[in-house]
Amino acid sequence: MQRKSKTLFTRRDFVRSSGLIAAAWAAPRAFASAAANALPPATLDPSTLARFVDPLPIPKTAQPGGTRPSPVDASLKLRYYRLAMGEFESRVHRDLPPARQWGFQGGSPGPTIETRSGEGLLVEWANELPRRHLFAVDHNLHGAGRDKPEVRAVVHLHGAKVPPESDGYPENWFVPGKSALCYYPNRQQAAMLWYHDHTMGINRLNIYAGLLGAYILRDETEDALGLPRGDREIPLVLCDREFTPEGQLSYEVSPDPDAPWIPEFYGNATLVNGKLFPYLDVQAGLYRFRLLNGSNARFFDLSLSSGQSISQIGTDQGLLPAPVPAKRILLAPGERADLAIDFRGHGGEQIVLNDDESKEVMQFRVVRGPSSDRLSLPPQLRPITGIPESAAVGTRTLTLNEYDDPKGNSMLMLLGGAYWHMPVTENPTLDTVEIWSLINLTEDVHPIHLHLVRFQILDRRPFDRFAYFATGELRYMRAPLPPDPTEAGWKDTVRALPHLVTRIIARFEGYPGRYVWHCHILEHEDNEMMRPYEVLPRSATVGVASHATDAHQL
Ligand SMILES: [Cu+2]
Repeated sequence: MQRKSKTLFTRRDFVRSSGLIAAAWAAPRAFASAAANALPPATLDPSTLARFVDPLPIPKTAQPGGTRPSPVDASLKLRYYRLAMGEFESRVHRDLPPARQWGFQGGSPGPTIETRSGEGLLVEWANELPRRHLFAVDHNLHGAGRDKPEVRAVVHLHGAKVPPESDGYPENWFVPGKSALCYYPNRQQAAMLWYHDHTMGINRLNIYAGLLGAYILRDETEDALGLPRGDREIPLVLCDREFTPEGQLSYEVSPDPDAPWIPEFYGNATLVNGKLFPYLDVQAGLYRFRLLNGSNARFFDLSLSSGQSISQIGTDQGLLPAPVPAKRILLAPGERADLAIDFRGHGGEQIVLNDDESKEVMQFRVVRGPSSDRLSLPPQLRPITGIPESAAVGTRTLTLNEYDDPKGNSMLMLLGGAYWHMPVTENPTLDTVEIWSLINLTEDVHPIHLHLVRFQILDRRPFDRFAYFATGELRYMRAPLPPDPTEAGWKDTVRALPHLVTRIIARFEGYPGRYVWHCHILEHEDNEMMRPYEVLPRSATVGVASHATDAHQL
């Protein structure tokens, strides 16, 4: 047992170590959040556990239960899956008793849904959860009032271009005994998406309980590259967790039992595909790892103990133009990284995947002997054409705000200064291009995710925050910084760094209707850092971007 430690990697360390304008926020607010005042729960110290005694589990591939007519063309039959959310018990470590969790089909991560670009499918998400939550619901949060059932669920497929009625709108939750049928057209490029709960006001608790899984889309362009497949392609779903000394999941609460919400959850244990400190036996060859950060708030900074380079070959929305060699892989909540690791020349070695340089996450055991592996990474992957800024019909200027109580505790976060319930202000027209300029007025990195669309990061630029507060004028301090090469592909989640304006550009293609955009720190998302947005049909062009400033103003 140990008292709660906050010594692990925080988002602020992440900013400092990411090398991006290191001195720009020289006076960080003391992070005396409510979390720091919270009652220290009895917590398992993972350093007391044996390392690398459990093999890495590989989530099963979801199996369809027949076919059903397509909702858009009844003559077309689509694969139909039924995935049930329920409670189950599973050991996260050999030496711990089974932990009560929530998952899909009795697992967390749930089964991996595998499909191909253009091959639509149907999933019936069935809520078979118990009627009491595993964790304390904060009824003060919007949408989680005492008038709402304690256990509710709705599933969103993160990164998918889907009609609005299948997007898992946070208010479209359903209770145990009910289900929702969602249609995923999959008209998009190969990428690893992920499905997870998105319920208004309790999303952080539902995902933390285990309601998430991977969704892998493939296409011919990817096939032609000859990347590692089968047992050489491994999903790694990383989740920041904390356990009681009895091996049960624990989620920290504030000292106020009537308001248990905390501004961010940081645990001390990293689950990889549901296990603590797993190991994976590998050949001395080339592997592909599909990483997902499914944590509530933890940012990962991953590296290999062998010091070898990792090739990042893809990001949230698919392949990069070319492999990017990197010693460190940075991953915010919600982000994915497609990695290639070459174990040739490492026969007989035990290589540890570390977070934050020395925090052990998992181990690769490379078999002895030479490899007959002839696989190699192609020098070019998938060409990406930049969306020119001139294609944008306008720029939306959107602030990221945090509000503290008199003691300096973060109490509320807003996008564009607006609450969830306020009228829609972001209303792009279908098939138009817009630039969204995210002005981060906080001390935190916020991973901002837009539903429906993929986007490109244009740049990040330091600005004078004091001048902005005083006059509302954006006064830039330095030249814009281009995205890191590992981010220079299609994204759906962008790290909006503190005291910077982060600009993204997107074509709002797909479907008209109501979607959301939000911070992917789940505690922020649950406390108002989420807004609805509406894609207007092409005919409804009146008032488009009425909220936007001219594209050339910035
Ligand atoms: Cu946030």
